[in-house]
Amino acid sequence: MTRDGVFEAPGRINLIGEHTDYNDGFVLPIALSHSVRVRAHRRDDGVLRMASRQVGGTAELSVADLRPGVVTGWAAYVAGVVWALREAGHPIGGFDLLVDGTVPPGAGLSSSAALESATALAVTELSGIALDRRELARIAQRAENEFVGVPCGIMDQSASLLAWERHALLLDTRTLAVEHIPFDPVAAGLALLVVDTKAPHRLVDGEYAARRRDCHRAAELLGVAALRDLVGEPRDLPEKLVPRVRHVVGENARVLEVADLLRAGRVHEVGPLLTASHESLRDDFEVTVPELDVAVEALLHEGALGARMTGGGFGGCVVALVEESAADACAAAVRSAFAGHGYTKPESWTATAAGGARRVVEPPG
Ligand code: GAF
Repeated sequence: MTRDGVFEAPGRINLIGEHTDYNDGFVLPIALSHSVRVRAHRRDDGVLRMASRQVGGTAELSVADLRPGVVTGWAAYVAGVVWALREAGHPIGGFDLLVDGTVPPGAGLSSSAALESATALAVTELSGIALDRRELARIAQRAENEFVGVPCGIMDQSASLLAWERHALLLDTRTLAVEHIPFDPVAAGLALLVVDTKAPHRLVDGEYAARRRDCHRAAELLGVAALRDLVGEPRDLPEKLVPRVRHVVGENARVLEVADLLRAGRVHEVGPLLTASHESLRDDFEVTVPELDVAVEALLHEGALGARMTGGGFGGCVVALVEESAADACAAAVRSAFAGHGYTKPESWTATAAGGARRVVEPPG
């Protein structure tokens, strides 16, 4: 069994389906060409040594000593995966792991899920343990929930591990059933413009957990296993929970509508559904911040077919579907709107759907 290897896992952009994954609902992300790389070497002494090229610094401890709380910062995402694998009964021993990557941290593009996914693939493959990628996604999510302490759903890890190039990933987060739907806006004369608003995004802040609690409480009061199961209008709910439920029910329906349009090759028509998703996240789920709303407004004003925040919200990125010829003007419109508001200069680029986590074959020598 080989001891050494380089593994790579992508960040993601979610096309639509926000705050649905912890309600057993549907999501439709794509993987990005930005990725995290883990250079791994299996050791025989049970020591886990982690280093990061991006952040600098190393952390070292025995795998036998792994437990939540003993490692913090970026290394917790790595150590957490080894811990979660061992908790699930997989005999992972010591490793040297050197982390590097191009997913900007803190931009809401799932740099943490990419790090977890690359680590999971590296340490299992080099230990000769063959696990289904859905299982790897569950393990990576457990690492983040229980070891790092972030109560995320399973969308980001699934996108990083299961996505295909030039396809969007329709994921049923209840069953983890997936469908890869062709998604190639460039072939349709369109571009998927991503705007990093630079408004810092932090899932560890209490708001994400608060939304999760709202949803679970609403499901409990409505007598359903999860909001995914709700049919029709909610009744007899505390007033504050009604818009939360409306968002989740509407968002699940929008994901399925976008999936239908993509299957039918009608990518030009998904714009209004993206914009409706943003409005719902802004008004009903209340997870946007002014930078996200200003970016979406500027993009739509400049003629984008649709635009929305992507990811958990409270900062991070906006994604817009635009005519390819209008991409530069749309990006410029956001820059100018941000300058007018005195916000930090945003960064924009066009994204294509990349493939999921993989072993990197390096040229010899
Ligand atoms: C974050 C979480 F990590 C995901 O699980 C998901 O809930 C998303 O926010 C909102 O859709 O990215």
